[in-house]
Amino acid sequence: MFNTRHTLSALTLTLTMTTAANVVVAQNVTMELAPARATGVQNTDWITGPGPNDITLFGGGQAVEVQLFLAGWAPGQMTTYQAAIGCSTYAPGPNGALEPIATLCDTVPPGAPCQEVDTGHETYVFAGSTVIPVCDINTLCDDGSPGRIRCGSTLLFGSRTDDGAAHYGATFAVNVPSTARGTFVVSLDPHPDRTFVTMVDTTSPAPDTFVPTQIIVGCANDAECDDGDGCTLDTCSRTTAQCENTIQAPDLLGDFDHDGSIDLTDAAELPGCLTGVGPTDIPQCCRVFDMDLDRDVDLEDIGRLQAAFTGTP
Ligand SMILES: [Ca+2]
Ligand SMILES: [Ca+2]
Ligand SMILES: [Ca+2]
Ligand SMILES: [Ca+2]
Repeated sequence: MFNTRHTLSALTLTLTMTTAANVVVAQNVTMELAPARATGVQNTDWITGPGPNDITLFGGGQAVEVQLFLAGWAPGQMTTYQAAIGCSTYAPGPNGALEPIATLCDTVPPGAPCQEVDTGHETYVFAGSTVIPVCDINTLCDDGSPGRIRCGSTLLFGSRTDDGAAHYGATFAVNVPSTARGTFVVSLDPHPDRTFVTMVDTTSPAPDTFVPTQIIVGCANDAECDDGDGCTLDTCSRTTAQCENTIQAPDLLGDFDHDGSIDLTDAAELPGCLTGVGPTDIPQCCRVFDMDLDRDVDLEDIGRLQAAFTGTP
């Protein structure tokens, strides 16, 4: 039985001892990352993303757990696998950077973001085998930059014949800071020393395939979507987490800000909408001021607006 706190280097040494002459690296394996859930203290608001491996967050301030799946290693028996999240995952973008989370699930309260190998997962690849869950938080990326930690190394030993299905291998976690916005790609590090599968007697010729996860961090609330244009209704879509700034159809003539009353706030917008005597084209958001519906905004409309004042509640 192995200690769960072994470092990556110790595990790699262990692997070397077990790789007999007839064990070779598999070359026809798909290693896929798929989002499982978002969790955190500040925010846990998320939906399934537009693609099968995407997750969409309503703002940051939460973590995303990503599951590793392995498939396609036939012919032969898989005996070990290791996977590490690549440093590119943590590279800063224009709107923030993801951060590694390397705490093991048995060290945090239930529900907190963490890394683990859930041997109880229904499709776990090595049922009944020896398992070593490892968070290799001490191995820096190649450039050694402070804070750019490769997180999520895990090396497992077992024996499994390919049954054609995708099998769960591990759960990684990455933190999405509250300031993060945009699309982030969580990728495995394809370096053969860090992410690999080994087999007994395999002859598979095709290259490995790595499928990343995309974390799309959109707007958190309507206020964030304010475009400063009073003509548009600004909302954070609850189906896409993208801002929608739509011109509203007038439901009450003169009520420019759609608050149900006609008052000085609305009147203040009228000068910018004056067209002179028409008929003429009226910008769509100004049509609410065409009080007499003759396709202009002119003195007649000003008079009717004043008459329609209902006052501020
Ligand atoms: Ca607006
Ligand atoms: Ca109004
Ligand atoms: Ca007119
Ligand atoms: Ca008019």
